[in-house]
Amino acid sequence: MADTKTKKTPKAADGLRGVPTDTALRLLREMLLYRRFEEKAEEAYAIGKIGGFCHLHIGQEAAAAGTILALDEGDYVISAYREHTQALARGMEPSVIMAELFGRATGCSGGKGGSMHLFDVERRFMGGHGIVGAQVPLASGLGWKIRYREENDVVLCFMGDAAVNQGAFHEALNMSAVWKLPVIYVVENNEYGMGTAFSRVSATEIHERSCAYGIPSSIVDGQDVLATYDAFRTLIDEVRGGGGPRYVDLRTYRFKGHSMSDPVSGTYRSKEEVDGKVKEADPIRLLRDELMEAGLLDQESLEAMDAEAKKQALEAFEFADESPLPDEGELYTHVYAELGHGRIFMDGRERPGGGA
Ligand SMILES: Cc1ncc(C[n+]2csc(CCOP(=O)(O)OP(=O)(O)O)c2C)c(N)n1
Repeated sequence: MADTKTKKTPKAADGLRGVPTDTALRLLREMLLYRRFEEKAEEAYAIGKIGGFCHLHIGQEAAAAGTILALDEGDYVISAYREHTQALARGMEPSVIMAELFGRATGCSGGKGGSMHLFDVERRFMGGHGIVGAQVPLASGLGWKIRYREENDVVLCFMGDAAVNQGAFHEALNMSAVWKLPVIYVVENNEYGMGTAFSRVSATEIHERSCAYGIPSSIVDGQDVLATYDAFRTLIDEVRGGGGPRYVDLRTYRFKGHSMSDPVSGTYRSKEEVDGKVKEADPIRLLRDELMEAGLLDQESLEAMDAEAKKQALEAFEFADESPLPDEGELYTHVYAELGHGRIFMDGRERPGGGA
């Protein structure tokens, strides 16, 4: 840590590296909530309250906070299965997310989606997708709808690094470039798939993957939430202004195993490597230290923020635990699209006669 005594203490109004102080503090508050929420989910999984798959985003919080806070309300977010914190960042209630993880009727997907399938259409959070790369063409589809209806929104599409070796990724980026779609494709580059280093299975680097389609690419330090926020504000403005798609290699690191049943380290990465990253590249600690060194945060306020995050996580746990399971009759609902609901044209007009 730098010597705080020799540093000029900026006034609160100056902010940090161009980010206003209240925004920087909000980013810290957000990331603390994500961390405490996921620690609570981890605890719930260990005692059997959550079953099935559950992928934690711990270590990658800045990649959710710094990107999504730069969006407008009408913009879309779509993601893979490591999406709890992105849903929180989009403003979804911790309790409905936790209830979904618990498989309860009060969850955002009625308890039938679980950890990998969080949705909130009103907040334009379009999931939660379990098939690696599946959300990438869907993001292009959302972008196409925005162009077709002449709207002004932007789509933020998150994926893991393994997704860039999927065929769907390449088809979707090609079409997006041809049609100049308002989509930002964000690769959360945590260096590993489930248990394989990206470098072992990839002929070229992540940041090079969009150049074949002429989509501008940038590398952003995803552990530095202020740098991430700053970069995405610019990218979102460019895309909203009609600049066409963008692609980001967002450098990050996952501190936990791939999912709850996987070891944190072992055959594919060493314990030393993980310990080193936890010590040097924790996005929450990095921002906390920077705010404190600048005299913009004191220990008491930090503790109050953290206590509030823990309280929200505990309340989410209690809400989920007290919620009922879905009714048996729900087994057959939402399995297939319901027929006869009235089809609409892509521009939103009702198709005459309705029907399927
Ligand atoms: C098409 C497909 N193949 C394989 C799997 C199994 N699988 C689930 S997660 C995963 C690794 C994905 O890693 P990455 O995209 O880097 O995301 P991260 O887990 O690091 O967030 C694999 C291979 C899958 N879900 N879908």
